[in-house]
Amino acid sequence: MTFTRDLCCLFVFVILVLETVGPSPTVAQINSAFRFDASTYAAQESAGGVQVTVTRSGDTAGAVTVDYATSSGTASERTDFTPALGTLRFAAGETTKTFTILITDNFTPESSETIDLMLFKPTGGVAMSAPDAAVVTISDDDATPSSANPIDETRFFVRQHYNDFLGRQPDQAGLDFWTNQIESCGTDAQCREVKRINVSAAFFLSIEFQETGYFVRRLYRFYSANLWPIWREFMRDVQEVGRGVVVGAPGWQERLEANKRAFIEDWYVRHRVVLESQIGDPRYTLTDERYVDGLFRKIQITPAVDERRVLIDGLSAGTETRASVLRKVADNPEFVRREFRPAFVIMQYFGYLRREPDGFGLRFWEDKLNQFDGDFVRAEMVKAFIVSGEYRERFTRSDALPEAFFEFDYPPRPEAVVFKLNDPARIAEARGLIGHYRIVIGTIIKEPIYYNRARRFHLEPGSIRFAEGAIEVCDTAIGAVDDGLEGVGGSFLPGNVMCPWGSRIVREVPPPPR
Ligand SMILES: [Ca+2]
Ligand SMILES: [Ca+2]
Repeated sequence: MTFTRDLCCLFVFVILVLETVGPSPTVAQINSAFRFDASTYAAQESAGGVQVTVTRSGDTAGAVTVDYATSSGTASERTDFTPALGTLRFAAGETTKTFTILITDNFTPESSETIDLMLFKPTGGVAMSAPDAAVVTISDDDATPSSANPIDETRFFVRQHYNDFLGRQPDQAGLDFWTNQIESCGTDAQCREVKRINVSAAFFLSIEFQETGYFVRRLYRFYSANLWPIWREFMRDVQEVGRGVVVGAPGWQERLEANKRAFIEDWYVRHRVVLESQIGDPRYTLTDERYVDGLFRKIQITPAVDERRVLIDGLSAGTETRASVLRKVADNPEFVRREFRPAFVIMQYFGYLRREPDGFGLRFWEDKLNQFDGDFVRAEMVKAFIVSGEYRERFTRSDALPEAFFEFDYPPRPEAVVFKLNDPARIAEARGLIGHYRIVIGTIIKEPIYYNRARRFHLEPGSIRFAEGAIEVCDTAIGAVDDGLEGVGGSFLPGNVMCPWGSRIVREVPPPPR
């Protein structure tokens, strides 16, 4: 309700401004719209990637942005492609922008598989027009089954590390350099094994990862101390910070600095509600002083007197923003040192397995790393992950994911969510539960999706399960999630998990049109 009222008054305000000072840039953009340049895209698996174009039509006078996201159709974002997630920034006069989706070229014969695309969250008063949802179809190029795993090929192995840790395609020089590190062993198997471990770890240890992924990881310590970012949010942030950055290429430092400056302001806006819920006390105004102290308290660091004073003074003088202060606190040297090992462990799960860590594994590897004073070779940590069945299976899986769509509601409220399942056993379970009251538990992705257009969010298909009981902290009405989406992940629905008590699986719905 508040939202509608605000919209109304903003509108009145805009008209008043129009009458007095003429058209503002925001108003001029109303005749402008974003869309994909096609509703379907085709890609060969062997191409390694597909480029997608987004256009802005109509009035192009202002600088505006729109968010984009891929999601698993029948292709899996763990095994078949690297999710492409982020914000496209159109400068004044710009009408097209592109992004690339990286495709994994395995050796396995497969049927054609699909990737879903969405555009959302336009800024600057720009509208959305069709198609704002699109689909990429990947055609396979493997005729006969192969017993080989492509991850055993050095070039594939190195390329995959660029995708998994840096969220980008390799540059030729880097690809050649790391490939040669392993290939210089020739046929010496022992040498190759050692080099593969060292090359793999080098991606976490690289300046590029330390400045992008490790920086992102530290930001989420303010967000919620006991939780990591969810893998997908992490991938988005890494791609945003690292956009166009290739360490060693001319001008990379300037590019990285510009990215970081824009990124931290954007991150702050996106996460402000959760961040403030974590560092402030709702009974008091979050003054500059309380903000700075709250940040340090959250990460249990005692700042030097000067360090604290300079930040507070910078805020009152307007030479710092709350976002730039957040960045400086995240770069506190003691904090950077302390978080290094936990981040190394989390990246084993994010980078190699593309999933959230489990608490047990996290503690196990942190203990082991500490036991060997941070030496990942003697702790056999990287090795354990790169030889694991779970990692290796990412590059040999061949089955297209099934897709089935269901609706649940929350009687007596007229609220409903359409969700997708892509696991055969879970689909069968859901079909057997139609008409029954069951708690639908799932991880909230803060993005709209074509099959659930009534909502600003959707549930991650692989995370969904059904239960007769659930813990209280994830209980919520459906509408409350939409209304309070900015606060999801903090004290409201920590870890982004929702489980509305009293939800009912209403029906299976036909595949919704895009
Ligand atoms: Ca292939
Ligand atoms: Ca294939």
